[in-house]
Amino acid sequence: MSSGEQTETTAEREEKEYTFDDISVVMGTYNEEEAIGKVLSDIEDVTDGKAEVVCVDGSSDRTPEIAREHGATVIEQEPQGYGVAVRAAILEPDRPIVVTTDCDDTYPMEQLPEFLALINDGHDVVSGDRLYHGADAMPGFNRFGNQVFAAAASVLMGTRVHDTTTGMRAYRRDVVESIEWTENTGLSAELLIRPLMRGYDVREHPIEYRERAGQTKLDPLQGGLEIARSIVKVSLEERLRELPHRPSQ
Ligand SMILES: Nc1nc2c(ncn2[C@@H]2O[C@H](COP(=O)(O)OP(=O)(O)OP(=O)(O)O)[C@@H](O)[C@H]2O)c(=O)[nH]1
Ligand SMILES: [Mg+2]
Repeated sequence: MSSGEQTETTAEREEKEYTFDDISVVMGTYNEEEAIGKVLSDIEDVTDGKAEVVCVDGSSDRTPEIAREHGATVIEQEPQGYGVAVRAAILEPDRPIVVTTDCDDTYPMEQLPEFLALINDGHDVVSGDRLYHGADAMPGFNRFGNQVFAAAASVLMGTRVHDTTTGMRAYRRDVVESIEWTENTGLSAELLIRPLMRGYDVREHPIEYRERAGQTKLDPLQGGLEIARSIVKVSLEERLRELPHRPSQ
C-alpha cells in the first residue's frame, strides 16, 4: 500500500533505526490482577526494561498497585469501555512507536522484536493476526465472529484483512495522532480500518494467541454487535471520504 498522510520523508525514515527505547506499550486495564504481573514482566524481559509502559486503569482490585510496582505509568479513569481506555492510552506517550496489547496474557510479548523490526522495515502499522495460526485458545464463538468481521471488513474496504479486532499492534505515533478516533468497543477495528483506507502501510503479522487469564470484560454478543456496527460505519465513512468532490461550476 502507498503512503498517505505521513509527515516524515522516506530519506528521514531510512536513517532511523528504532530500538526498544523508542517504544511505549500501552493497554487498558480493568481488574486484571491475575494477569498484569506476568504481562509486565514479559515486556520487561523482552525489551530489557527499555520499553515504557502506560496503563489506563479502571480497576477496583490490585491491578494499579501491581502496575506501579513494575514501573508503569498508571492513568486512572472510570471504567467506560475498551475504546475509551485504549484511546487515552495510545495518545499519552511521546515515544515514536506505540504498541497496544490487552492486559490478560493472551498476546505474545515475546514477539515484540518482530513488531519493531517490521516498523523499522517501513510499515506504519503492524497488526497481530491471531487467526493465521488457528487461534485454538480463542472461544469458538469469538473465532467465528472474528472470521466474519474480517470477511465483512475486507469486502467493505476492498482489501483483504484477516484479523480486525486484534489487541496487539504497533503504530508509528503520527498514525494515531493524525486520525480522529470515534469508536468504543469497536476501536480495535477502527484502528485497522482508518489507517488502511487512508493509504498508510499496514502489515498483518501472524501471532500466537494464548488462553485468557482472569475474567473477560467483553460480552461476546453485545460486544460483537457493537464491533459489527463499527466496522460498517467506519468503512463507509472512509469510503465517502475517498470519493472525489464534484468541482464547483
Ligand atoms: N480501563 C479500562 N480497561 C478496559 C475496559 N474494558 C476492557 N478493558 C481492558 O481492555 C483489554 C481488553 O479487554 P478484554 O476483556 O481482554 O476483551 P477481549 O480481548 O475482547 O476479550 P477476551 O477474549 O476475553 O480477552 C483488557 O486489558 C481489559 O482489562 C474499561 O472499561 N476500562
Ligand atoms: Mg483480551
